[in-house]
Amino acid sequence: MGLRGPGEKQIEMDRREIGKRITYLKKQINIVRARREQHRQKRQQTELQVIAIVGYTNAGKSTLLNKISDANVLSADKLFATLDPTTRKVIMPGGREALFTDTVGFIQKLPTQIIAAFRATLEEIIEADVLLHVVDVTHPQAAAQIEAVEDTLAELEVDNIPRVTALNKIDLLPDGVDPMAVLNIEDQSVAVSSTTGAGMDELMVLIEAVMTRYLRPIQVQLPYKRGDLLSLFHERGQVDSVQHEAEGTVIYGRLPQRLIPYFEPYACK
Ligand SMILES: Nc1nc2c(ncn2[C@@H]2O[C@H](COP(=O)(O)OP(=O)(O)OP(=O)(O)O)[C@@H](O)[C@H]2O)c(=O)[nH]1
Ligand SMILES: [Mg+2]
Repeated sequence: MGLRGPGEKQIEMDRREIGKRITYLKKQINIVRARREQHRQKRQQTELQVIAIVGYTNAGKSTLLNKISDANVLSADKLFATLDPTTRKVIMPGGREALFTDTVGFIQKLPTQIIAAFRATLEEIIEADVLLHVVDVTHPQAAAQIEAVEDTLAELEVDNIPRVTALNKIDLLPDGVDPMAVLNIEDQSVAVSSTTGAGMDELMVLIEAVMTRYLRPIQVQLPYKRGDLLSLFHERGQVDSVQHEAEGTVIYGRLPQRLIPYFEPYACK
């Protein structure tokens, strides 16, 4: 006693605050887990392609999702504002529908007690068809943040999922600064502002192009009674040719991998 300086008292208070925050986050994560499982079950019924929005915390993931949907996703200038990975249906420029999922923000060093729980919420990412990596280009540590995200994605073993990068917050860049030149990014990228909406159209076109590129070619002959599958092909896939034969409709086109099982029984050999 008596030896402690005011600085030490501050550290103790900070420690208590952090402890409280961890307890709070843990509780929230359990709630989120249950809700997420429900979301996922619902989504599996629709079989839409899923784009998971990933990135460092505070990069603007939730703000971007709000901009491209009419969702009211919580966005705040606060670390880990998002714990509940909200999913929204979005109509792409070509008319196809897709699901965008907001995820928890990554950080460099998660407290070890939380890593396991965060892993669980990251299952969303593993199941995605496309990853949209949102980067805050104006952050002085942007390069290190990109690296932290890359490391986390590598740990999740999702390197095979096609990726698009959104270089966000360009409205804050001084005139004449090229965001593409600031950072060394290997993925296909688009400079955007989630607040002004700049670059959003271009981003959506790129995402749709990537979605289409990863469709699987298939030729099927659908009996006329399977009008449901015919509509599904038009809504979710890319129809390249249609021919009406006596036994049914012959379609040549491309479909998302997850829809293939529905059409396989009618595939032309
Ligand atoms: N100026 C500017 N601010 C932005 C932009 N996008 C997001 N922001 C702000 O950045 C802050 C963080 O945005 P969020 O959307 O909550 O970030 P997040 O990536 O969802 O963060 P976590 O959920 O914590 O991982 C908010 O204050 C946003 O208003 C942008 O394009 N321009
Ligand atoms: Mg968020």
